[in-house]
Amino acid sequence: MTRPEFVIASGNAGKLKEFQQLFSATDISICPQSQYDVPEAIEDGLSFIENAIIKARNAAHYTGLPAIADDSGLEVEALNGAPGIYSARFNEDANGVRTSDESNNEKLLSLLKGKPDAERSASFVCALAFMRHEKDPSPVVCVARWDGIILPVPQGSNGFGYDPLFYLPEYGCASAELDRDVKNRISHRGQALQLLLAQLNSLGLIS
Ligand code: ITT
Repeated sequence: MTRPEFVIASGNAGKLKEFQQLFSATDISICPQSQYDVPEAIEDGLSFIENAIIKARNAAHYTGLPAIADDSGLEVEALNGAPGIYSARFNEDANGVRTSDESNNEKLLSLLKGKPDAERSASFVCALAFMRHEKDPSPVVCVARWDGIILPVPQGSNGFGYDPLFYLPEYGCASAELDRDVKNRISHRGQALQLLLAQLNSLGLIS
């Protein structure tokens, strides 16, 4: 079997770094969709799975390559699962201008202000969708969750997004304080990718 090449349907630098490292342990070669000038997909799904499929289809359409997309985010129990699929745009302004990770984090902290640990439970969720081609009627989809607690102040400088606020009781630190390889082993993204690779393997799409 020739070395498979997949396009990664993401423009998020933090995710792309993690995928580079995760795939370096495999025989699969990946390239970011920016190498093919893929325009951003319109993420108008109402779930992580729907948005992952939309992004994978878009990248497969513009590149002609099999595509993997990641739609992920943070679900906070006390906020009824928000920011959820809107995690990247949590603090966006009335004009829909995308906001920085820092301002999203500030908004989250202000909504949880004064709440005790027992009311700060949260999970990162990652849905990965693989499409053989743009018209693939059977995308391969895997979802994984990673549980933690939202800190009252940011800690650590590794990672991206909400990592400085995501405390892991069993590690005694925030996700942004973990080494990259540790995060990749235990995170929502790392777990979802292991599930996806196992499925692709069982379908004979990789070996
Ligand atoms: P692409 O769609 O181009 O992949 P995006 O940033 O718009 O990039 P999403 O819509 O999936 O991607 O939003 C994911 C957001 O969830 C991301 O911007 C972070 O705020 C947050 N997030 C997801 N995984 C995370 C992680 O591992 N660590 C910290 N924050 C994470």
